[in-house]
Amino acid sequence: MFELADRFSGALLGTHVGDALGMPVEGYSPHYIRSSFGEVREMLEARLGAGTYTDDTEMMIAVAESLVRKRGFDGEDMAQSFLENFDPRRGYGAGTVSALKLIRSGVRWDLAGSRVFEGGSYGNGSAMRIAPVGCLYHHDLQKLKEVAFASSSITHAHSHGKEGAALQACAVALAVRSGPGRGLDVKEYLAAIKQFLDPGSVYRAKLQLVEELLQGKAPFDEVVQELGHDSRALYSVPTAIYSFLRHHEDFEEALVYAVGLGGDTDTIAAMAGAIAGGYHGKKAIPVRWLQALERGPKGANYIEELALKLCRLHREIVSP
Ligand code: RVK
Ligand code: MG
Ligand code: MG
Repeated sequence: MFELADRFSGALLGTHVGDALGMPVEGYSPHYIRSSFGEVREMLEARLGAGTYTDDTEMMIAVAESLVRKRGFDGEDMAQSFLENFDPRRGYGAGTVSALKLIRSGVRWDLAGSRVFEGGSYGNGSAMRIAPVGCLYHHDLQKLKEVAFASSSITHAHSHGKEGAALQACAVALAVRSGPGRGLDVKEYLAAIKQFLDPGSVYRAKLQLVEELLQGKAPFDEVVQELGHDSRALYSVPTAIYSFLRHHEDFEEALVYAVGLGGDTDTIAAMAGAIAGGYHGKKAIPVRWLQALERGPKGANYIEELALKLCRLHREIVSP
């Protein structure tokens, strides 16, 4: 498979792999996970079966479908795509459910998100689904930011939600651009992310912490204490970036590490999986994990087809 297509597949399948690996231990502390399961290195049994995905992947699929269908961002279409794919058994966040209900009842796609919570949601729900945007616009970070903000605002209109989605998209984009061939310069990668963030962004301080924590190979507790591991974007997107950077040589280790941090494990591992998958490509995802993924109509094969379509679209955008 061509290198770029393999990375797009890696980012989208990486979302599914991380989501499925993390979901069975969602909400547990790092200590409880270690004492009850040891390291989570295999797809554990889950409510919908081992290897199944949750809202993270379902919404990522919806984003990719809409981008491919409309050859770029179309807010109305993406909102409809969320509604068409919505399956409550996948376990959605409360704010996202409220925003989608408003849209279903006729509220415009660009108004519903700001009617959720006070000033919109700052949950990680718009960052967890953003991998297709990170892939499609990896060559143009300004466009990437614009589309990440707009796609986030459908359900997550708070600035922390929108910035978190843009940051995660940027992390995926830089990973797709880098690739393991040349080796990753962590300092350069973090500098590029900081340059991408708006000057007043609250994420700047978190990225500084990521850099500091990487130097000392901090223990689990310290990482959780400093970066967080819950479902707010500010307390999970930097955690996912840290998980990738701490184990950037190895896709499997990055995801096992992300799950081991506990808390919002499906989402932090889904985001780490998108970045690590974009960097290493599908070829680096352990075969036993790929074989355990969903095989239904919107399972792993379908996700890979979407990645290939997205890659074709990317090439057409770059050289019309
Ligand atoms: C079930 C106060 C706010 C807030 C605001 C808090 C799935 C709330 C996925 C809220 C992910 C939570 C996760 C998540 C994705 C957000 N004021 N509190 N303005 N904005 N919160 O509900 O799609 O697992 O506690 O918008 O972002 O696997 O419940 O959902 O882990 O953040 O849900 O934000 O969640 P939501 P989401
Ligand atoms: Mg989930
Ligand atoms: Mg989650």
